[in-house]
Amino acid sequence: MKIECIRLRQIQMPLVRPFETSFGVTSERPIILAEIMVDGLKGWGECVAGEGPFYSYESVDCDWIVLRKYLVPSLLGKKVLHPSEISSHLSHVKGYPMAKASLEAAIWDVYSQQEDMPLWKLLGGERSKIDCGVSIGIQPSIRRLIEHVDREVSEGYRKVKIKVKPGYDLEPLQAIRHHYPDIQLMCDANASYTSKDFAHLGRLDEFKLTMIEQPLSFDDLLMHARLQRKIDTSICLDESIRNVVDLETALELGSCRIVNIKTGRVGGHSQAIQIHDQCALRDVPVWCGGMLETGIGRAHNIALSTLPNFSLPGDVSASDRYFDRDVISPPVTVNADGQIRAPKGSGIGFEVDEHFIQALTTISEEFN
Ligand code: OSB
Ligand code: MG
Repeated sequence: MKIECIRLRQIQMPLVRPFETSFGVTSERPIILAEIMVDGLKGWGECVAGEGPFYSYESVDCDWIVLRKYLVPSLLGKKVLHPSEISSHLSHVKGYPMAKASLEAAIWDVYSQQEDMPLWKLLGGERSKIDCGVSIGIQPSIRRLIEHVDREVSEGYRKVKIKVKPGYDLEPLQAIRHHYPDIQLMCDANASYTSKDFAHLGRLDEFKLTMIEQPLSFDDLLMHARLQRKIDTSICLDESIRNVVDLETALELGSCRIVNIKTGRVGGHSQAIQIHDQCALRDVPVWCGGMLETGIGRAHNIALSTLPNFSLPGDVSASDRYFDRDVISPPVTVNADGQIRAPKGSGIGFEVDEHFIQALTTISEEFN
């Protein structure tokens, strides 16, 4: 495959409702999309960086600069036999995994079209349906939260995750458990607690959560290990696991029992697969996280979620939970059993709606 031409663009996608986490509220998603042209085929990738550097240091503005100035020029004109070679062409740039992953994903899409295979099969996927869960943002009232949970449970979703933060944790979890004693329930703190909160976090044990996600700072595996020894609830790490080395350290220290894998956070599908495989070897279950992706990122997440050790329902859900109209067709839908069917077609397996993307585009630049 000779990488002939790359187009970067930014689109602006309004969300159907604001999404609030411990680090802020998102109402609209500016998103970078990467299109890569190879041998007359085109592949698509999505950069999951947020508008500001609040989930991690990456943001749309910074990633745009890093992509156009350093990453895209390093790939143009390169010949590659397999997408797993992409990361070595980009490794001289330190960090910026989300920017790198957007390019690598586009190459995986092209490669699977060339091979005339669904992407999920080429990644090593073994199941044709994935189990889905939802991530529910911080709500203005408990009543509103329960309305959301009612809707998601009645639609069949198999796991409910709520965002929590100091001051918004016991009450919402208690309310959900009161209404739904048996659902798979978990919470995600996005690094908003500190070592002073250990006793408080221990109080979450009574809610029998499947896990608590990223309670403490991204760069504090040691404190997560100390917390895990003090509480019954399993810790799942998201922000802290940026690569295989972080994973090895976390497992050696005992910082978590479950791992959230996001292709963007770890720099591409190839790294995501390595983390998946390492976890499988050690009997550590994984699940696929989400970053409010459009259909392009969502399609890549579906493909990754078909790998065998994705044994817990992920944050991969229907397009209409976030967007009135998605950039792919058909949009992603979830069946009554809370599952998404992996597509049959080659590549990401969904049609990209280029006209709609064009209408949403705020900046576009072609490199060749
Ligand atoms: O921590 O998992 C997270 C959204 C934006 C940033 C970080 C996270 C999230 C979510 C949403 O939880 C998951 C989804 O896309 O449905
Ligand atoms: Mg998370």
